[in-house]
Amino acid sequence: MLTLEKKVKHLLFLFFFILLFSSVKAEKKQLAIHGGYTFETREGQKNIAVYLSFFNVSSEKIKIKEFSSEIAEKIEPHEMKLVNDIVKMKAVDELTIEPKSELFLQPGGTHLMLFNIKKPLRDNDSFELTIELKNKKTLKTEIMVLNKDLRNNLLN
Ligand SMILES: [Cu+2]
Repeated sequence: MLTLEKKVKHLLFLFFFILLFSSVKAEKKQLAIHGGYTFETREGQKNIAVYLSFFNVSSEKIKIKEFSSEIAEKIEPHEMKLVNDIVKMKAVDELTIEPKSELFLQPGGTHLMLFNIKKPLRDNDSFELTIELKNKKTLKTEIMVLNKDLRNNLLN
């Protein structure tokens, strides 16, 4: 049996350990990426749009240099622009996430375009997306494939 004094010492040690660990972790993690999704592909569909959210918890701008995935030949960030009353997609050179800000990629707005995907995507599939930042750091996130009926609800 531990005496009360020993228990307190143990708890204090644990407390400082957690404190140290969490501050190291917070320092490292400047960009959080959540909720990546796309929709099931239609017959013969080769290009897909992917949506996800970025949370920049640092006080610096974060620029993304490149996106890649094993399932696609090429990935481009796209934004929607109104040209002569028609909404058109336009490639963006690089995505920037402002300090202490979020960037949401969502239907009808900025998205990632994945070209020449290597296999049809079905409901409940998932795949990995690699995000290379300008500062050379690399992050990975999982993209969920959602039922295509959900898209109809979302866009109509
Ligand atoms: Cu696009």
